[in-house]
Amino acid sequence: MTKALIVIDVQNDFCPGGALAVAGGDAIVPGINAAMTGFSTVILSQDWHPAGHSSFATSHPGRAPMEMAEMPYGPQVLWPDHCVQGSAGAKFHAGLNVDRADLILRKGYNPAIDSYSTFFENDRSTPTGLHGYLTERGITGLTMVGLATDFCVNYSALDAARLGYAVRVETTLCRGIDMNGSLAAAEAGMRSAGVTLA
Ligand code: VGL
Ligand code: ZN
Repeated sequence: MTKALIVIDVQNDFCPGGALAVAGGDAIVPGINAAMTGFSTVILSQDWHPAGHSSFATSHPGRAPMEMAEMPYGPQVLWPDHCVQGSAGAKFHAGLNVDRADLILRKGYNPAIDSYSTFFENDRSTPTGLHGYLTERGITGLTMVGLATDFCVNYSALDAARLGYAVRVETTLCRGIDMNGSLAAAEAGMRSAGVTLA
């Protein structure tokens, strides 16, 4: 089985000091760099929103970050402004071995739809192109690491399992946001979808 390591959203805004900081988000960087040596293919994803993105609470007058909103494609968490295209917060953590990446996949650039998953936008149907890329390269096994366990890693792992990949999530190389039990729910959901949690 040809395998790839998918490193999800290890960006400054998801690390301590960032706009949507995940506790310990920076602590996984050395372990992720070490894990890269075990894979012939490394792919990085980068959350990449235009200013005024529809997932930002600031785009919804009177609404606050972490509240829910109803979008045409379903419920959506309203986030603090984060990972704005070209900003310092959108850059990869300075310690991440970006040079190892064969592909850097950006997502969340559609102003009207968020994209947690590296495979589909949050309408669950608009593809990012990653499945085509992996298919053309004959990659069928995916190991996922990064931020955040309960959002982008979770959605990516579920989509990958649904698409037929053998999926493993290295939980020690992930960190979660954990709003209202979302971390435990994500781990249970991934397990029942056939994802291996290591
Ligand atoms: C993420 C919330 C908003 C993530 C991205 O990378 O998990 N979470 N945008
Ligand atoms: Zn985002």
